[in-house]
Amino acid sequence: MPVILSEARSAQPKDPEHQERDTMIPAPRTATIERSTSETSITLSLNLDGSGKQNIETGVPFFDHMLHAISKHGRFDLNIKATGDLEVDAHHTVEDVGIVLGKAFEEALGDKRGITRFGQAVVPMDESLVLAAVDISGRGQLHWDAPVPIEFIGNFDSSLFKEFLIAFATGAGLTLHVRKLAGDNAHHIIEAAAKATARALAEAVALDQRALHSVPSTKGSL
Ligand SMILES: [Mn+2]
Repeated sequence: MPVILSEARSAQPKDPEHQERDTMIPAPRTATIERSTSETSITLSLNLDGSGKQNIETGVPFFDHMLHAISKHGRFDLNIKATGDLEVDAHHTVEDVGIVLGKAFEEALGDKRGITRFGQAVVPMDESLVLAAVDISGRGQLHWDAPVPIEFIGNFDSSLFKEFLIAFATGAGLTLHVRKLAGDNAHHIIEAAAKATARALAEAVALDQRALHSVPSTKGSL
């Protein structure tokens, strides 16, 4: 039976117009990743072309608050269920969510055909003002110049947000600069950094309608 079906299909006359239309339909830019180690267990799904729908639970409320902000302001649909060794501290959970979120971005972007590649945003939150710039370069690195007062925000150590972004940028293979232009309050600085990163990412992953079929690199790949 499969042989007959495939013969029937190949016997159809080719319709170039229809084929052209098929190649114009973009693949869904989504990824689902599960990762378990002795320290954390994470299930994460991402849709780059979402609307900011989210269901996020990491056991670290302030971190959830920042992940909500990234989903909302990047318009990424994001589901995360993470359980980690919070009895030690939040470090492993935050870092591993960063790794998995980064890997999900990389997977969802596929061969990076049609993306804008670069993105930037400057976002205020009260007295704080933070710049983020993204290059989906294939080279994972964070350049962080955003000193934050060391304090606990709930069970979240304020120095952990940088660790999250290192893991994310490395996992995703993108260059991310985060620079504090003003700010005193740790919650405000980190939240402005999260929102700026989200907005910069949204711009960088957005499809460039003028170049949907090309990879935005003179090398031809990213
Ligand atoms: Mn807040």
